[in-house]
Amino acid sequence: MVLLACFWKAFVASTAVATLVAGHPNPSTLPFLLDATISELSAGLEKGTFSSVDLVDAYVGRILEVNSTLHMVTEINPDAWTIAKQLDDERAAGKCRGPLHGLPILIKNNIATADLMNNTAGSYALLGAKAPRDATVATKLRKAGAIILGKTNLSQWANFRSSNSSNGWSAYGGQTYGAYYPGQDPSGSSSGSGVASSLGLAVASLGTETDGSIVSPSENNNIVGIKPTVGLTSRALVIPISEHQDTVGPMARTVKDAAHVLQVIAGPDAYDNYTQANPFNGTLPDYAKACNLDALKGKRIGVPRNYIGLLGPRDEATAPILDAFEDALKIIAEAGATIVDNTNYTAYEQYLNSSAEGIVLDADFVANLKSYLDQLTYNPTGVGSLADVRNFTQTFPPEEYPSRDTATWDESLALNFTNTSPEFWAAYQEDLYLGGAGGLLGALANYSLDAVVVPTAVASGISAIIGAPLVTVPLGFYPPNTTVQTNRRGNLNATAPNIPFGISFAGKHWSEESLIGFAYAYEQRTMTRRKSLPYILPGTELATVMG
Ligand SMILES: *[C@@H]1O[C@H](CO)[C@@H](O)[C@H](O)[C@H]1NC(C)=O
Ligand SMILES: *[C@@H]1O[C@H](CO)[C@@H](O)[C@H](O)[C@H]1NC(C)=O
Ligand SMILES: *[C@@H]1O[C@H](CO)[C@@H](O)[C@H](O)[C@H]1NC(C)=O
Ligand SMILES: *[C@@H]1O[C@H](CO)[C@@H](O)[C@H](O)[C@H]1NC(C)=O
Ligand SMILES: *[C@@H]1O[C@H](CO)[C@@H](O)[C@H](O)[C@H]1NC(C)=O
Ligand SMILES: *[C@@H]1O[C@H](CO)[C@@H](O)[C@H](O)[C@H]1NC(C)=O
Ligand SMILES: *[C@@H]1O[C@H](CO)[C@@H](O)[C@H](O)[C@H]1NC(C)=O
Ligand SMILES: *[C@@H]1O[C@H](CO)[C@@H](O)[C@H](O)[C@H]1NC(C)=O
Ligand SMILES: *[C@@H]1O[C@H](CO)[C@@H](O)[C@H](O)[C@H]1NC(C)=O
Ligand SMILES: *[C@@H]1O[C@H](CO)[C@@H](O)[C@H](O)[C@H]1NC(C)=O
Ligand SMILES: *[C@@H]1O[C@H](CO)[C@@H](O)[C@H](O)[C@H]1NC(C)=O
Ligand SMILES: CC(=O)N[C@H]1CO[C@H](CO)[C@@H](O)[C@@H]1O
Repeated sequence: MVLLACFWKAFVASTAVATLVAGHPNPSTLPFLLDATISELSAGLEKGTFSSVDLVDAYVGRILEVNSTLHMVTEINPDAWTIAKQLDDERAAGKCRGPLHGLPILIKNNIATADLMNNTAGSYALLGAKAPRDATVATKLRKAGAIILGKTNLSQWANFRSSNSSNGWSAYGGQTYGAYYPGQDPSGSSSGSGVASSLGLAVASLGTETDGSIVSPSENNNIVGIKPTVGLTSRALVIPISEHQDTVGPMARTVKDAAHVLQVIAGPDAYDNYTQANPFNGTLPDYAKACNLDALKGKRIGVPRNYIGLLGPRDEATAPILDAFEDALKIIAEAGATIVDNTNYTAYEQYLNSSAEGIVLDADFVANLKSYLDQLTYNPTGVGSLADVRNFTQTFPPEEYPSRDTATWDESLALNFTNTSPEFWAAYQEDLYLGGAGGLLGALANYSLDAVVVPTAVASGISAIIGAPLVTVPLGFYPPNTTVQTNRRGNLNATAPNIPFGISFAGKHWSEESLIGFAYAYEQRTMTRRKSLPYILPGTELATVMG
């Protein structure tokens, strides 16, 4: 019975996928890994067309083809094959745990696993350190039958160290590059997760976001990212920046795949008491079922024009995004939504001036990092505080100090109060106003909106400071005549032909179910991901490893 139920779900879903890609039918019975979906892979496993061991072989083969160029994966799980075999055996015995059973997933190298893999945030200060157990999100993935295939590279410390580093660089993993242009800035900080999901190096990946770290690398790597409400997913044993803003979420090639992964990692956790605020009383929404073509029908979608101004004036770097965004508004309207224009954020000018977010992150990091380090069961460098980590970083040459400075930590350590002080409380309350009544929540209420929509390049900030959710979907690509421009450090191509960008739906806390529906309805009408290809593509497919 269990087996039949799983097969039925996979079969129905894969039929839907076949209609999606009409016009590009895949003549092979084996899914192409660049775009393979959870339902296609799960159907193939269920029919016995290939095994989970084959999938691990194929994905590792793909990783090894591109790792010397892109550096997107820091470690491959040496246990992946054993785990895959166990899950194959379980399936053969008639047990299917659900949509992720036997599917390889990569996780960001700040999510701990109590196995042979390291959890370092890209720093040598944590190499060899041991966590007491898996991070809760990793435990949940394993219970759902996912195979944790490896760890992805990231902007070191989730981009909370330096004022002069580069997206996707870590001392431990080197420089990650995006796959859509040589030397592409992969964005960050979940850089490797973005590149890996985009190139089909796993079925999906996990990232973490404090302010932009899921949605930004999702947009620049042509994938879907869900940044959940703070507290929907547990942060236990995830190397932190800020308990008030950190969240773990899926990065995948389709909205539905991201929804399936979110389903598995969401929910209350005794190790992270923010998850107790979840209003679902034991039964989470069915996020994959929220993927409904009619989801935008009758909805009111706001456009906060003043906030979109964050993108900057119209120029070569912004024009393609602004034009694609206007086209997207038409598609959202055609899908049945009412576009409500100029739903501006009333405290926008004050938001631009505010230093409250910096204070919250600085103070949280000092306390939250110490809590993480205190939990380690083995800690070879002995770092026990941010001061220790800074000293280690400044004296260990592979950390590339001083060229990559520690300015962010210097600021954190210079604070003369903690995240339980009145000064902190004032800053946090300011954030709750700027993003709340004066920002996103005010606009949602004043204009009776179901969500707002913005270019992903500006999406993260206002939602970050209140812990509210976002979903980003591919929107377009820079055109062929784009002039190549580098990042600030000068080591990455930040604007260049073919680099992807996205559009984000933003809503109130716990509104993931609606946002996923809106993103799906938009995605299915555009299928933008399929409109361009990376410049570098691994050639290993299931057929390669199956002989
Ligand atoms: C690619 O991955 C393999 C296997 O982990 C490793 O031996 C090799 O050094 C990696 N290459 C680079 C350049 O990272
Ligand atoms: C973790 O780091 C240790 C110490 O450098 C290394 O020996 C080990 O191979 C790493 N684990 C994996 C899975 O790469
Ligand atoms: C950035 O693009 C330029 C122009 O195509 C190219 O010459 C350069 O090598 C690229 N940078 C990197 C780091 O690959
Ligand atoms: C939440 O948990 C943290 C650490 O686990 C603890 O320090 C804090 O006091 C808890 N807060 C509440 C409201 O229970
Ligand atoms: C929450 O769930 C419990 C158990 O299912 C039920 O008894 C209770 O009425 C629910 N509470 C609310 C507010 O829905
Ligand atoms: C909203 O902001 C835009 C851009 O700053 C501005 O042009 C427009 O007049 C504003 N509309 C309202 C109703 O405030
Ligand atoms: C923003 O800061 C500037 C300079 O400190 C100040 O003149 C201005 O009044 C501020 N604006 C708001 C809206 O707070
Ligand atoms: C700083 O780190 C170095 C090694 O990286 C160590 O020898 C030294 O004792 C540390 N200093 C302090 C004050 O912790
Ligand atoms: C940032 O690092 C680069 C590369 O090492 C260096 O050329 C540049 O001077 C640094 N910038 C600052 C502001 O320190
Ligand atoms: C922290 O420093 C500020 C100014 O730098 C000062 O006004 C404040 O009194 C100090 N607070 C404490 C608790 O030392
Ligand atoms: C690129 O081509 C488009 C369409 O022909 C044109 O509108 C745009 O101005 C061009 N951009 C540059 C930088 O030449
Ligand atoms: C799997 C993989 O690519 N590992 C590499 C990660 O980056 C470091 C540093 O560049 C390499 O030494 C690893 O081989």
